[in-house]
Amino acid sequence: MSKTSLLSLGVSLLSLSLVACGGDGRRRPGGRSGSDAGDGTGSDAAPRPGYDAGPGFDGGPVDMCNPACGPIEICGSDGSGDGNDDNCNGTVDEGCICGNIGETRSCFRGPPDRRDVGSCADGIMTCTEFGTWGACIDGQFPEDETCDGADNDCNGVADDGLSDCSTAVICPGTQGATPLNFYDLRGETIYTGAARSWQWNVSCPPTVSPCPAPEAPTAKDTRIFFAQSGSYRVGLAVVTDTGETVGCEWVVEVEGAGLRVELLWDTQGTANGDTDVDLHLHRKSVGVGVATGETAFFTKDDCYFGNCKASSYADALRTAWAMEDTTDLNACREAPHGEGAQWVSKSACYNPRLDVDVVRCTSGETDPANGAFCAPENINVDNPTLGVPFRIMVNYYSNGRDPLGGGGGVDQTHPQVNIYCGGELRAAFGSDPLVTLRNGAEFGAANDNWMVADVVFFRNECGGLDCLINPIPSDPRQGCEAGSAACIVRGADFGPPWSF
Ligand SMILES: [Ca+2]
Ligand SMILES: [Ca+2]
Ligand SMILES: [Ca+2]
Ligand SMILES: [Ca+2]
Repeated sequence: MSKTSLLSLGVSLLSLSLVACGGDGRRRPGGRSGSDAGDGTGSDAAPRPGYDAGPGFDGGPVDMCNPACGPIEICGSDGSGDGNDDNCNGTVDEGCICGNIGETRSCFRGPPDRRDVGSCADGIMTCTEFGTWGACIDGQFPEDETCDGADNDCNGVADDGLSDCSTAVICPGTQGATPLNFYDLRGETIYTGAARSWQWNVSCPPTVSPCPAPEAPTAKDTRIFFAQSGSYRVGLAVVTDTGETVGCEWVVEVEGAGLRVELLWDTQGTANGDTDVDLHLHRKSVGVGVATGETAFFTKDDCYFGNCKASSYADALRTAWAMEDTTDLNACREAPHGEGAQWVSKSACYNPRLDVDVVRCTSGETDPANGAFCAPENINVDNPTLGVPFRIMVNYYSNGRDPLGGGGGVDQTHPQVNIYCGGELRAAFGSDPLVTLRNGAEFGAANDNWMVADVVFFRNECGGLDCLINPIPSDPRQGCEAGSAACIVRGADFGPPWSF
């Protein structure tokens, strides 16, 4: 798998923007319930029972950065919504517009000031073909308080308002976790009594495949490896010594920092064709306003398998990008195939970085440290420089007709790319419309290259870190193959000019 030897191979664009407020402050990893985006006037931090009795708006001007019920639905300065049900009528961003299928946004169906409190967790809404947002699904929204140790109505207090409430189960509220890490499951933190049996389970958002299972689902203590970002639901059922079944379910939000790009493909692994597909992230290296002259992919301006893994990190890339290291090793220490141990030996997670290059892998292998473990390929930039764009590209690497290339005769694959900003899923490309990448006559750039999107970071009007994503249109005048829904090019060139 010596890929480096092959490297001599030689708009009405859509802005997916979360411009309106609260998108960042409440959702930064490690700062789940706080907000660094300013706490607007009138925001009542105290528990506020009876949220479903109607909006709590107290008159006065609308504060775009205040996460409390107001008189109107807020769509943000670009009209595309803010993920909140600002008028607390049970529907998120009604009347707001969105641009493109593939655009996603975190959303919360409940009073905005209960977002990320207690058991509550964001859902996801997706842009429909009608240019409006679909339903906000997959989250955990305020419910009536029940006697379970959890804060079901998300007012900040567990089991409040219930008389004689005592329970042997202590259900955690929403928890945060970092991708590429083990998440510990400890039975006695939830149930302290005597038990006959334990049963852990996890369910995954649709952007995660394969869905990880707990290592030992019927043990009292076990763990789960989260390779991908997303909002997972973890559950425990306990049969007590009296034969009663008790348990609970909660949300674990797995979120990275800054920019995180995750790549999946449907022919990964021995059971599916075992092809090699690669994720690339190119930084903008030319000056502001310079549309042409950008360097090619497979150079020092491109983070990819040849220069961006712990085991392959190139001085030329490190010098050119000159980004600060991440000193919290939790961001990279469990990178698959032993790459994490190599970061640990460097005492830092570099930026940018590719967690792993999966060339061939064995379907069903569950040990992330094993070189045969199948995993999405992820690129991270923990502290993206504001205003400097990135381009995301996916290359069908292997020569599918050559078994040594890992192809096993599979000449096509369908990649999916999930783009996260500050831990929040902001776009999911590749499934609708489906993108097909084909083998050419060679390895690497001579096969199909999917120019996915350009991404840039900025500060929004409430002070939070935010991103804009421009999908790259399939324009034959810019060198994209005619007739494809996505921009597909062959060769290592940069492709269409920057959209930013
Ligand atoms: Ca609403
Ligand atoms: Ca709204
Ligand atoms: Ca409560
Ligand atoms: Ca409760």
